[in-house]
Amino acid sequence: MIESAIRRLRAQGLDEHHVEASLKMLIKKWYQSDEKLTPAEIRQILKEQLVKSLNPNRFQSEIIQKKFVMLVGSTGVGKTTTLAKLAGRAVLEEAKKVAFLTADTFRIAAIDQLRTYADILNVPIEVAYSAEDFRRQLAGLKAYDCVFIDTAGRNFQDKK
Ligand SMILES: Nc1nc2c(ncn2[C@@H]2O[C@H](COP(=O)(O)OP(=O)(O)OP(=O)(O)O)[C@@H](O)[C@H]2O)c(=O)[nH]1
Ligand SMILES: [Mg+2]
Repeated sequence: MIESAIRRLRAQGLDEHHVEASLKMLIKKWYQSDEKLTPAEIRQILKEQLVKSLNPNRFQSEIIQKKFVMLVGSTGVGKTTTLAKLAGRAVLEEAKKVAFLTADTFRIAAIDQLRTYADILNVPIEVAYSAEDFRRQLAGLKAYDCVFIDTAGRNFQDKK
């Protein structure tokens, strides 16, 4: 049973380091329970182990001490929302002069999404449709304390 649970974690692509930690925990619990564990118990142990290994990355105020903050990552992971939170904090808690720049002209309504946050915070937003736009706008936003840059999400299976 433990073997098949571990096989499953590997098949799901879990990092070997986490697989080993899970295996160790399962073996420990296996002996503690007199070598009896139901599949539901195994699942519960694995779940607890995985949650424990997740290391939440709290918003660090150092992030908003940088002049340019650009988020990249897979589609839908929360880049735009996170930028809005960081920008909100920079404006409301640190009274910084903030601007948005977005290079996400790919997804429908992506610009409107960020524009809504920009309107709420009453800060400017620039939209870059080309690399040339992007360079020019970055230079134009030099006077701001903090420029939050949004990008289009990419499929995580796309190696390029
Ligand atoms: N529960 C939860 N949901 C979140 C969080 N951040 C973003 N979301 C939600 O996740 C969805 C996607 O968030 P976005 O910020 O648009 O993600 P994105 O990475 O900009 O997406 P793309 O621009 O399409 O690549 C939205 O429905 C958000 O409300 C978070 O911290 N917790
Ligand atoms: Mg986005």
